[in-house]
Amino acid sequence: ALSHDEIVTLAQVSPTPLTLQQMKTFATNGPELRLKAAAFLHKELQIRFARAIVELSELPIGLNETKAVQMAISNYTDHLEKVRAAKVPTTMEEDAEFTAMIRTMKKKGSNLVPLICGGLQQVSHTEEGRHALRLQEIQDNINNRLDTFFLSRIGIRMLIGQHSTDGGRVKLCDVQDIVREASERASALCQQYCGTPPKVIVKVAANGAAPFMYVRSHLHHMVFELLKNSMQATVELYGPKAKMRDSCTVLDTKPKMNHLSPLLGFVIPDIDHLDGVTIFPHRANSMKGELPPITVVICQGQEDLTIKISDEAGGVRRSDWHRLWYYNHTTASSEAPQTLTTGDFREHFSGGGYGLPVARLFARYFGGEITFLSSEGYGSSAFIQAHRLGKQTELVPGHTNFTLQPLKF
Ligand code: W6P
Repeated sequence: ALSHDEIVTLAQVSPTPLTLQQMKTFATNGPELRLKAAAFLHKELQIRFARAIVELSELPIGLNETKAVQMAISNYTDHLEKVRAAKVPTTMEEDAEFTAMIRTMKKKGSNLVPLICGGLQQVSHTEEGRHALRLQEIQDNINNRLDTFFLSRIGIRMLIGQHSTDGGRVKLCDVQDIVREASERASALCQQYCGTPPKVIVKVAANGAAPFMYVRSHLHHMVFELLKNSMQATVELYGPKAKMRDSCTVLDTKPKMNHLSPLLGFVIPDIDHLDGVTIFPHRANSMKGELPPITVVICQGQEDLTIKISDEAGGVRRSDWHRLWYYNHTTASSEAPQTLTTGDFREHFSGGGYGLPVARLFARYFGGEITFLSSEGYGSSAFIQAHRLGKQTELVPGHTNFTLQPLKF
């Protein structure tokens, strides 16, 4: 078995980021290239597993000591040692064996995000943890470290996924179809856990309909997370039965502004004194008892695909925006899963609170971004921006050009 020092040494080797295009061609162009890809992975995965272990072992305020993080560490250590012990594939049969092995590893690690966020939850419930997390410096430090680790994880899973699906994860995506599917899934969950969902209106610019090379599941995850948040905020503002109140007056349908939002955990200020002024243009909608819709715009320019998702759920005050990106921002009580494979379906709605930050990592992984903006007192907009063309390399922690800051041009 490897000592911790040996793992640290291995983690200091710089990883090799790939471009979307390289990932596409690597595993799809015949046995020769496939064996090259396998040899690359054999080396690269060891480096990336080692980094993941080091990143987890260095988590502060005792998070590294939690059962959850210890389980994650032993998971990666096991995987590192298995890859190390395997020989570099030289035939297609050996490649098949190697591929089956790493595919199993990907499956085993599929519940790691809720597991680790459960560990964070656990720490935040201790006296010291609660105290430490009240300091913004510590909260931000933990958040940056988790961003880094989860980004490493996305890269590892992407590499394994590419190799074990014959390069099938990177493909031309029908963005409109992704938005439709994400919208249906978010609406169904909203119906189940929150109340009647608002309608989703999708506007596709002519250029937005062009096929877009990306990882479908990544794009889907981003749209789905943002739609869920907009839907939840809308239903919370108007009440779960808004659609059914059809004989109500303006007063009855006035948004309930003075309540504690379980999503954000703060009290929205009472703006009753502004009554009489038309603050909400969509009040006309609510008079008919309808929820204000969520609007999605899909467009493409030379550089980016943009998906803008807007709601009229009252907005979020600017000083609270940063909290949306914390892995522990939710106030919803969620039981931490105790194993790598269990997890409550319900967590996928109000979320363990990690949906948004993870969605942003998916965008950043290939050089994109998710930006949240709000018109306080009216509603919010989020922008998903994803690079076109696929020339962008992965963002991999440990590589010299790694930064968590948005790309500067
Ligand atoms: C809100 C809060 C939020 C978070 C993320 C995306 C959209 C929205 N809308 O009110």
